[in-house]
Amino acid sequence: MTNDTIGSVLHETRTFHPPQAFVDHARITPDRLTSLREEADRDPEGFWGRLAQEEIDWHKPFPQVLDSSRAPRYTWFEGGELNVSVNCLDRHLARRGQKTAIIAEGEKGDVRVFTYASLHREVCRLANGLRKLGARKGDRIILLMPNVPEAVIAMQACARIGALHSVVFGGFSAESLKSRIEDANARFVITADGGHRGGKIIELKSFVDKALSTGCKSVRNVVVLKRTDHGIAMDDKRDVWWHDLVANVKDTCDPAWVDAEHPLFLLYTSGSTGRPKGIVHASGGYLLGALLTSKWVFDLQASDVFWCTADVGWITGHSYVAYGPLAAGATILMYEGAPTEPHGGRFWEICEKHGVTIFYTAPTAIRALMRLGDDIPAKYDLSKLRLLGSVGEPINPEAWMWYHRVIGGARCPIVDTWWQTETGSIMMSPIPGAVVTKPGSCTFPLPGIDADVVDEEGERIQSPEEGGYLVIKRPWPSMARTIYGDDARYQETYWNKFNNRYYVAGDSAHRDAEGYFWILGRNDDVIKVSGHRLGSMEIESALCAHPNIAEAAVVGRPDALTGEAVVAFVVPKGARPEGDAATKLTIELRAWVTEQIGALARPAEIRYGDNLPKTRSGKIMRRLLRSLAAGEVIAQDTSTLENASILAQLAA
Ligand code: 7RM
Repeated sequence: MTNDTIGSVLHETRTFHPPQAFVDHARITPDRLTSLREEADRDPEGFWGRLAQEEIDWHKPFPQVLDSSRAPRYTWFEGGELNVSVNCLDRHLARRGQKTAIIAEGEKGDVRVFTYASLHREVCRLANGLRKLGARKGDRIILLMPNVPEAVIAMQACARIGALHSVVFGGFSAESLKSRIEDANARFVITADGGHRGGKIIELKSFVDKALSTGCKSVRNVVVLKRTDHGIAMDDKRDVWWHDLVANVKDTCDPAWVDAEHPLFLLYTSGSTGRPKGIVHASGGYLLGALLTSKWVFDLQASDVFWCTADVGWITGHSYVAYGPLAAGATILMYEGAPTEPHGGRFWEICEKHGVTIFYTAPTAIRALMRLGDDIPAKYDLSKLRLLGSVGEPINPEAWMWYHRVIGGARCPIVDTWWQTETGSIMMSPIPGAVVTKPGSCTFPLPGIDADVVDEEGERIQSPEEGGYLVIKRPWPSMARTIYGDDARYQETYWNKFNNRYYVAGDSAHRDAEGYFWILGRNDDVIKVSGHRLGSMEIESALCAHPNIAEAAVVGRPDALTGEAVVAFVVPKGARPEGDAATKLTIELRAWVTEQIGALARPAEIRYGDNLPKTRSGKIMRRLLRSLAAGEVIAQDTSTLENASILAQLAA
């Protein structure tokens, strides 16, 4: 377990009470929170059953809440029928049809607005178009989209016809796209002629062309949104423009009623080993989790403008852009572009321009914006903001305090939300009107979530400050159901460690004397760059695929800006390069990784050795490499090492 970065976090003692002005109007007051917790603890199934009944519009009621008979394969609300897009759109039409659902701002400042009625219409049209192409319930559809409303429309259209979307983040390479298309055996791809970022055009369609040119035989059609002015190649037989597809279709669409357990989507996430995992979420439970947490954690009220800055390609963009807030009938903001384009005040300018009231972003963004200085946010009117959120990695107290003071004007509660792709929705977070916060702690599990920190034997760790495995001891509705096509791997990765008794998050954590949870980081080798999870194994595989490379190990090293930076330890075939030869190979390998996986995975540093430190059984000692990468003196016991001398070479 790595505890390298916990020092400053551990000794943080300041506490922040929910401001009275916030508590006065909060959805969940301290009393209400207490009663929710009591209800959930007394009768967890009754609790979730009541909420599912109250919060979701069911086409057919569910006969049972939870089925644990095949644990750790849990099902929720099975036998009940619903449609997720009906729950996000149709149910608002009567009372809120003219309410703004999405405000979309482009990098160049172009603005578009969708009401619930117009969003519903566009979703229905695309759903009809997809049906015209032959898309059916259960089909997998890959989305490679810019962060524009059409990405949400495409997701909702898939949900409407019962097709499973799998959104691939635009920053990945054609190779990664191809492996995901093939793993999902997708029949359709929805993309755009391009996206905007940092003043440049991201060539999404040409990525798709490249991926499809070498495989992906399952793909029948590619639907292409026109977003930019730049010309692209269209394959007459395969490609169809979105606007042509929906030109002559009805603007209503009968939803496919699906079982609560019918998968809503797959989302690929990097694991520490092997190929990416297609995490599968189920319609009913996922919707309930995304909706409830949107209301509880973000305190969504009728007049709010909620901006979650996450790209729809990440789970945060699924739960807190595409689904949760829409199911709650909220107004959301979407921005397509870089946070600092064309200037460092872009985020704050958007907050002012659209009267954003709730702002949710990642620590890496907060740190980057903090570096630009207090003068920049001071130029904008941020007085409408009333709640701030953080997600993706531990937030260091300095960044928390800056966020609180400079962005929140010392009046906004901060919700530090811990969760994962696999948990579907937020698991631990302050309830903003009810919980006293401590900078750097995600505070407590939400009602109904039984999180704990346990030791190697699965026993609760009693002593405060001692780190252990973060586990969740009872199932919850929005939990992942499986890894697409590989259930054995799902059980092995998340359940087997403690004999299927607990969900094992893969993070290490500790609880302080008051029971607050503090996340310490991953206990495997996933590297998080700017909040994005990269599998070391994926990068290593890419490096090893290079003709001159024999072996590689990749670790993260703390980075003030991006959270972690990728450091690669590489063993070349033949002689270890030095001087110009090393520089030349480094340039080549960095381009290679960018090509194979994407720019996020590009190593910040590459070191060459004749070998890697290994145990006697042949396992690479990543723990030691992490220390080397961080420039630390190796104080750990190296007696299990087969080849300790190699450390000196790699330390150079
Ligand atoms: C939502 C998301 C999941 C991993 C998770 C943690 C880390 C996320 C926090 C956090 C400390 C937080 N999904 N993580 N949120 N660590 N405090 N508030 O990020 O699947 O991409 O990543 O991210 O390690 O296991 S994810």
